[in-house]
Amino acid sequence: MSSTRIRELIVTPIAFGDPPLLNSNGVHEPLALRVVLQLVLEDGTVGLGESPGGTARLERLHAAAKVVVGMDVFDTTALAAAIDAALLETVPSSHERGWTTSAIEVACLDAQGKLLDRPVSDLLGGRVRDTVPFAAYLFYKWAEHPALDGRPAITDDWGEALGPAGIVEQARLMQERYGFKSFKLKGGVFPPDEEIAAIRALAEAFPGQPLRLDPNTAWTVETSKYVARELDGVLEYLEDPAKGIEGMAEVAKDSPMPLATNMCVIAWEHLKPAVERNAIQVLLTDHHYWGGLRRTRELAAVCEAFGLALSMHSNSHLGISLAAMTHVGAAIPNLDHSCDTHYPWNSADDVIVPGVLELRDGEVKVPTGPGLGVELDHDRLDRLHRRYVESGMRSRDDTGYMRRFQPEYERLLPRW
Ligand code: GKR
Ligand code: MG
Repeated sequence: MSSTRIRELIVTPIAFGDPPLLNSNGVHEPLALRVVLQLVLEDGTVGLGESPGGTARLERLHAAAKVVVGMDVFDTTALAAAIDAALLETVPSSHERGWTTSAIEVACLDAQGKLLDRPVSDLLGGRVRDTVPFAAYLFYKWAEHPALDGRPAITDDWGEALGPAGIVEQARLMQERYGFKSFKLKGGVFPPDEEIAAIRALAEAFPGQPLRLDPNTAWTVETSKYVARELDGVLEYLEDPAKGIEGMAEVAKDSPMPLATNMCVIAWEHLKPAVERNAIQVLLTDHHYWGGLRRTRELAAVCEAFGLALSMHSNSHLGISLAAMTHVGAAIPNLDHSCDTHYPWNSADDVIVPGVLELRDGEVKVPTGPGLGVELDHDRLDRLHRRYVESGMRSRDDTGYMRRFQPEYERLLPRW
């Protein structure tokens, strides 16, 4: 049994390329931050994990790395409790502590799968589907990152999307390249009527294909109700139109469509008030902060009990995360909607060896190799780590970056 003990947790911050995607906070910077975990067991087995980056989360992972050494990789409940206890004093938010325990749990499950020669989906109870459906994640975007401080402009092959025609064109490209059958538009960027027009244009271009809109709480309760009425029969759900459980509950009172969230229900203690207020009808789960893959499966059972539908949230991410999202998506019976993924925006800079994860027909085939089924490309990892070091970037700042080009820009939530 001693060979299943953890010898070391290697924590590597990385930076990878990201296009100028717009949201209610501003615009994505040219680099996005992530952290790759390598959990090394005494017998040399390595489990992989991926977490969002930024100084605070990186420091917590380093703190957790000290706690896990010597513990058994199969003891994930005790591991999570030990990490949680170590962070409790400095990190009061259970949601924030969740990001750390989750990334390490994934690395443990990858290592367990490698030891047992079974895919992670088997460790979650077995897969109920062989492929997991994902939605095209559409963003308003600039044609390029403009030249800045002596750095030349950075272009991409997606083009500009600043109105209905650009969004429909982006959706066509997404469908052509990856075969997506459902679409989510990141809103909260332009006045609501313009975003309503973009959704109507998508409905016309892709009849019968599910559509969602997510303004990340850029609207008041009244505006949210207005948009919900306007898009009745067009959207499958409206995501985080207004702020907080209270705001969402007000909108839900007369919304003709389900409301979804990845913002007001992000920790276990939020579920009870959200259910009591009927604030949401769809929960976008995310294993990166709900405590890992097993806890996400448990969350799915809670949602089933309370009649909440399930979808999945994403942030800018790479392949280790996509593999984990796919395994858990395969093991959740009540996954009611296609999952979100930023992968098409970021996959060119992936840290895993290509070939296993492919978005085809809008789905990812569940890897069947041991563990997560993906292999780390060490040269890539080194390169992306160097980029992190050299960039000096240590946290995400969509608002600050936007202000470099529009100094008068203000982050206003709600804005409309
Ligand atoms: O990448 O700009 C973005 C998104 O807005 C992301 O940060 C959100 O976390 O995708 C997310 C969402 O659904 O709210
Ligand atoms: Mg969202």
